[in-house]
Amino acid sequence: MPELLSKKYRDQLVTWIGRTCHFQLVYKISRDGCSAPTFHQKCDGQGATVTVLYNTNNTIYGGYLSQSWNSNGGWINDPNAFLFRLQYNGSSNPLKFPVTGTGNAGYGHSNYGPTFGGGHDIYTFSGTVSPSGKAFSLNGGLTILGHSYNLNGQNVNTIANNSLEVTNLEVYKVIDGPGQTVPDLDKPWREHDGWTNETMQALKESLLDYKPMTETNVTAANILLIGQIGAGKSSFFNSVNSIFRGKITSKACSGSFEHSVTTMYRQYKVKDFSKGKFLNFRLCDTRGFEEEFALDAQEISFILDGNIPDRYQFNPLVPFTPDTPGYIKDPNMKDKIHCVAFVIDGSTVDVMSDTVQKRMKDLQVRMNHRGLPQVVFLTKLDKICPDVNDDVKNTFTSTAVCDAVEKVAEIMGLPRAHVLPVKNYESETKLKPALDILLMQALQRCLDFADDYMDEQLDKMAAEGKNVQSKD
Ligand SMILES: Nc1nc2c(ncn2[C@@H]2O[C@H](COP(=O)(O)OP(=O)(O)OP(=O)(O)O)[C@@H](O)[C@H]2O)c(=O)[nH]1
Ligand SMILES: [Mg+2]
Repeated sequence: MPELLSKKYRDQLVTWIGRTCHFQLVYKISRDGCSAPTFHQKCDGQGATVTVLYNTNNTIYGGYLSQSWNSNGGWINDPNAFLFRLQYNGSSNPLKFPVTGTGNAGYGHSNYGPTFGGGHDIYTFSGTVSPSGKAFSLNGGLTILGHSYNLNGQNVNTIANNSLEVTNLEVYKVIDGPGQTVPDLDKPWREHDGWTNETMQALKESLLDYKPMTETNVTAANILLIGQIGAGKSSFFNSVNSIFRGKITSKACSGSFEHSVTTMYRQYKVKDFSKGKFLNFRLCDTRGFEEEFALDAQEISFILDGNIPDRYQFNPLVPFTPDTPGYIKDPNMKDKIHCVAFVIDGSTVDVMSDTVQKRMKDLQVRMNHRGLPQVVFLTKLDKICPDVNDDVKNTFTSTAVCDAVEKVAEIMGLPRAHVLPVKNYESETKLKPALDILLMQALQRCLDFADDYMDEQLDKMAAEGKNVQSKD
């Protein structure tokens, strides 16, 4: 799990500490659990430490002690201690508050988490605190009245939003010497082409120009959207459709219900309204699968192979068979799926059940068997990270998104580059270039993979001596 303290803030702390040093993460509540005994087990006797709180208002604050933490139930005397604020409401805003009452710089108690100052100025928590969702409501107390520190006119609100509701708390051991170079967390975790209007237009042009490989009879690449109910499959089609429509549309029904909103198999084409032509791909929208309600795996095989017709009404009680009216008996390459996109709600990655994971694995076996490329559209980024909610341009610098991408890649057994973060249009009333860029980049990757797949199929057919220009 990456460390949260960015290079910029590390450099600031080093300046304040006033000697060449670096930081080693020794305790992190999201990783180790928010528990006083664990904190002391990991941090007591470690020498100088920095405690950093990340609150849900995007404010980063904490304290430095040059003396070790202990569990003795007594004050820690430290003439070098200071409290600090690094970031306030999402903006870098560093301030140092030096110790004034050195005898009460810290307080070491076996049942207390990190505690600073008489009063106490910052008393993080006692005992054990369980997370609720992605946050921890720390049960300590925040006064920051400057009992033992010089606040320079600041107060508990301007330093910490008077909030102990944190997404994380980390304790770093301070080690003398320069240490290794730390990755710059402000640098993007994935290369991307930027967020300009030009990037957006270039992507749009490239999708408009897209044609499947000419050696095949395929006129449109088929991308299957598959995943749990409510993950955003239909919204993905609506979003892409909106981009080329030039305004927000919602042709496919979307919403949140107990059972899948989508009940019909639809092979959607997208029309560009400025040029009046259809794009050469189809987004194939399926019924979502539910916790206790599996998709019939054989039905999915029929979709992959092109046996199921457009507008087939899914019936969970009566799965599709070759006797079902509309069954396409001799599908060829143009009817088949050429790339699969698992649509996964990014905000539920941490709580994805074993049943759901197993279901997706079972489907993957069928896809692997056919050599089908697979990607993940990781949706609802706005719910993973407040910075992304503010502005999707923060997607590739957000550690929360980076974490979710890594986790999904691991669950699905796919390379990280196949996990494509997107934010669908849902509450917006106007198109936004940054959203368009994420959506179109994801689509472009799918089409590249679809081409690879068709290429591979052609090679295979050639090797088997079949006529690649098969009848229509
Ligand atoms: N915040 C947020 N909400 C989203 C996003 N994408 C989809 N939604 C919402 O999630 C809900 C479900 O979206 P759908 O597109 O209907 O999901 P689906 O996968 O088609 O679901 P079923 O057809 O029921 O299987 C809707 O209320 C959408 O508005 C997103 O990126 N961010
Ligand atoms: Mg749907």
